[in-house]
Order: sequence, then structure tokens, then C-alpha cells
Amino acid sequence: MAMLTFPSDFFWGASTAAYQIEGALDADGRGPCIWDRFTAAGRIQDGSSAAIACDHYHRWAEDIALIRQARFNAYRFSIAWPRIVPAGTGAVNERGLDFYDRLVDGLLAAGIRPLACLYHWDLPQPLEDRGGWQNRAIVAPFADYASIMTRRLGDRVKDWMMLNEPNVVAINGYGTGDHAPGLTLGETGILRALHHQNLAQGAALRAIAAEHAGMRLGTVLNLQPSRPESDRPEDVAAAARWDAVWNRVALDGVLHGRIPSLLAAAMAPMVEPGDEAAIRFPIDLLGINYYSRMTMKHEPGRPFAVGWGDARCDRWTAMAWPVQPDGLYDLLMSLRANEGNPAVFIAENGAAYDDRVDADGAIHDAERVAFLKDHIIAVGRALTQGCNIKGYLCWSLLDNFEWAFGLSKRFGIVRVDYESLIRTPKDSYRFLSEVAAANCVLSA
Ligand code: IFM
Repeated sequence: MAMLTFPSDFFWGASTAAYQIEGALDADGRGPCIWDRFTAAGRIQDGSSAAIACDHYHRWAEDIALIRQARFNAYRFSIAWPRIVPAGTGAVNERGLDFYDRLVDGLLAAGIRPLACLYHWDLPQPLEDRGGWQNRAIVAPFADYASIMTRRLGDRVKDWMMLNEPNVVAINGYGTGDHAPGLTLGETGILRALHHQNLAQGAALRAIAAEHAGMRLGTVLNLQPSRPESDRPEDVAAAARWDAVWNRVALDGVLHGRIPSLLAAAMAPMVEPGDEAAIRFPIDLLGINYYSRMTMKHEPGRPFAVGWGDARCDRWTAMAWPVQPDGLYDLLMSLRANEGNPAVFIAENGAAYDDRVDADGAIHDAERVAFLKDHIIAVGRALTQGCNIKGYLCWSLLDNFEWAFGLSKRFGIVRVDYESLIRTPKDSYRFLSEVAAANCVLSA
């Protein structure tokens, strides 16, 4: 047994996203977003919606108490763009801003560092009606929204993340169509959505930096190492191409202002002179979402001719994702070796399981405890190797609306009963709370 101790300024906590927990979709002047439309079109697998979700919009104080009682010192939340600029451009909704004022004041009063994320997938529908992330004209509205938020909360919120998982927005929203807005535009649509997010992010970062000093600015990417299923040259090529799409467009964009060479030809029609400089920005903090590795194989007929391979793993989550904590270690080490060891934090890491509620109401989610522990150990090992890791936030504080899966997949360390809205901390909540309080973990 060895004890892995974390740096004294390491932060611990949980992440959430507005659309997945807030509910109150019609409250206080909020405008429609693409996920409202997608849900109304019957695209959610279990037929549920986020209309109430965890009702966090009304129960935020109770949720802050849960974070405080867990002895977490950090919390990442996202801001719902349609609450702030309901039409996507133009009038600002004061009552939307008031909600995030209350939330931030509550977090600070509880001694919790707020990390705000500007875009976690709830695009105002009027912007989608004008092409959404396919339309380069989205850059200015996003930068304006970033300025509105940082002017309002910047005296209290010092950590600002621009985007969450731009690759999923592009691939699932505009490629496979299983996320809002549900479009199937193939490779070109995927790459265009990625490039326009990069541009919007660059413009937002510059707008904030021009007005505020002393903020930690960053973004959140789900970097997942991509491996070939076999040594066959076509699988090796497929994994490399997927790495370029999934990881490198976003990572190389912000860190280096570079379009991956493998995609240069495909992206040439959408890249204008000056774009490479515009997407690069010296961020202070890179959020990493990690769930598993990706095993890829050549599959003609798919976008990029890449399909899923066989992961060969003996542990799986309820999302059918393999449990591979060593992939997180490898990823952190590769950022150290190849990217100049940037300051990073784990912005999401967690697992859905089919939790069982015992007769006494307890949820002994041993698999989730093991998942979190193994990944925290991977983070600790990477720290001992000199990786520049600042914090660990699990996904997620609460069971919530898991996008196209609706309410059927539970990622929370706190169970939410969607009838009564009662919150019940699971064993994983207690585990993470102990790790946070001790600032160390026992590694087998
Ligand atoms: O729920 C999502 C989150 O919104 C983005 N990252 C992955 C999570 C689990 O699928």
C-alpha cells in the first residue's frame, strides 16, 4: 500500500452542466435552445426531457450545501446561453443573469471556487436557425455573450472555461445526428462545426482578456487516446485520422493555432487567412474530460472511414464504455512530454452505472467508487512524474439528463429521485469527500 498525496493547492470537486440539471426551461425569460427542439422532436431514447431534470434552478442552495458537505473546494457549472441572450443576439435577460449571481454568491459564501463554463451544448435556437455552428457568423454572438458574462460575474468568478467538448458538439450534433441539432452533414459538417467553435473560442478569449486582468482563462476538451484495433495499416491510419478529428483539431487549434496536417485538405475550404492566429490563445488552464480510450478501425462508409473497434476490456460502465484508468495516465504524460506540460485539471471523470437503491435507501455504488479511485490514482501517479495537474472534478455531482439517453443513465455521486427530487448521497460521494478532505488516496 502506498499513499499518494496531492499538492496543497490541489482542488477537488464536481462538474455539472446547465441543461442537464437546471430544469425551469420556461422560467424568467429563458429562450429556446436546440435541445428543447431536439427533445420535442422525440429524439430522447427514454422519452424523458430536461423540463425539470434536477430542478437545480430552484434547488441550487441545497446543491451548494451538498458540495460544501462533501468538503469540495471547487465546482464547475455551465451558464445557459439562452437564459442570458434568449434570441442568441440582442437583448440581455437580467433575470437570467440574476440566477447566476445567486449561484456564484452562494458558492463563494460556502468557500467553493466557482469555475464557469460558457458553452455546454445549449445553443439558443435562433442561432441554430441561422446555421448554428455551421455558420461562421456565430463567432461574434459568442464573443459578445462571453463579455456579458465576465462583466457581470468577473468580480467574483476568476476561472472561465469557454467550451465543453467541441468535438462532441461537432460529431454528434452535425455528423451522426444523435445530439441536437440532429444534423447528418458528414465530414465537412463536422469539421466546419469544429473550426467555427475554435474561432468563437478565440474571439471570446480575446474579448475577455481585453477587459479583465487576473483571470484564469481556458477551455474544456475531452481528450481520449485513440488506438488502432489491430496492426493492419488501414486500422493504424483510421486511428490516426480519428485522433486528428477527436483530439487534435481542438487541442492543436488553441495551443498552437494549427490545423492537423491529416485534415489540412479537408479543412482548406473553411479556413480563411488569419484563422490560425485567431484560434490560438495562451490559455492558463486546460480542462480535460476523460472517460476511456478509443479503439478504432477502418470502416468504409463512415465519416472519416473510421468505426469503433473491439476494446478488449473486462470492465465496462453502463454506457458500454471500457474502464481504462491507465489511458488517463498516458494522456497526462503525453501532454507533459509533447505539449510543454500545460496547467491542466480534470474537468470531468466518472461513470454511469445501474445503481440499486437498498431497502434502507442507501446506494452502495461500489463500481463507481472503484472507477473514481482508479482514475484518481492515475492522476496521482502522473503528478509524481511531474505532470502539471491542478485539480480533479468528477462527473457528476448529481444524476442528471444524459442528453439523448435522457434520465436513464446515472452519473451522479448523489442520486436524484426524479419524482420527489430528493437527493441521496451515494457511497461514491462519501469516498470522494474523504479523498478531498485528506488530499490523498491510498493506492494498492
Ligand atoms: O454528460 C456528459 C457531459 O455533458 C459531457 N461529457 C460527458 C458526460 C457523460 O456522457
